[in-house]
Amino acid sequence: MLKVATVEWIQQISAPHKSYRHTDKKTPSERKQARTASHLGAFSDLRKHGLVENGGKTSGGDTLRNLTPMGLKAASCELGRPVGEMGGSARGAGRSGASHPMAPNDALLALLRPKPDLTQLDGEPVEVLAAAQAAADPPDGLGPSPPTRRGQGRDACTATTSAYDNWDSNTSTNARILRTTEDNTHLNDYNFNDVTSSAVNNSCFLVRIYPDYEFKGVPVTLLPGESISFNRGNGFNDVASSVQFLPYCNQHHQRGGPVLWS
Ligand SMILES: [Ca+2]
Ligand SMILES: [Ca+2]
Repeated sequence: MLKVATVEWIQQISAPHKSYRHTDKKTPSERKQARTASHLGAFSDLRKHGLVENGGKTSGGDTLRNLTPMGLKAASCELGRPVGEMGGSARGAGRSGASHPMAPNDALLALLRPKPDLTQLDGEPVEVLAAAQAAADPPDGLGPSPPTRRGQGRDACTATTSAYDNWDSNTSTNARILRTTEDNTHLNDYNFNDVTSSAVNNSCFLVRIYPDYEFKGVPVTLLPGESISFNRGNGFNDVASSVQFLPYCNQHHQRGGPVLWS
């Protein structure tokens, strides 16, 4: 439960799909206004009923809303917890820019990672895709590192195997990269299904990239140090759906630990 929040906060958590709407609006503030309008209205209603009050501003200038004692009581009913366990109402948090309560809020957002399903966006304009990608990536420094990043060239793949959205390791255009050293049966887990256009194997394993989920279909195999670009015509562009690592080197090499995203 958030005792203090901004309108945008509530929107990000409760309606993440709106984070990439309204990309036709000219300025960031116009976009924010459009996507948070309904939540602003909801806050007004709650304020009218005495459940929420305005409580100062964040350091970024957004108005903070916090639960009143009556709001806390209502939340305790909702959560089935005694009011005595609900703690204070975090009144006055806004006086210091609310940096303390907002830090747990950031952590919460990172853990929840509400994000749009990028596989549903085929055919959308570039600016919509970019906004959706930004909404799908968790905030810097919190939660798990993003499974994908943007980057170019073979050097972007360090001791891992990388799948690139564009040909020739994204050399011509900076684009998304998936870096991993773990088997993955469904690349859509990382919003990377049917997008791989080139791959680099800088791991110590033999890597098989399959056109279908769960290591099905006829794979492309990369030995350690090999790379491939699926330029138009070879039939493997934008089809990879799973990836498998097989032992290759004699040297001892640990696998199955944390995935080496960056
Ligand atoms: Ca691609
Ligand atoms: Ca596929």
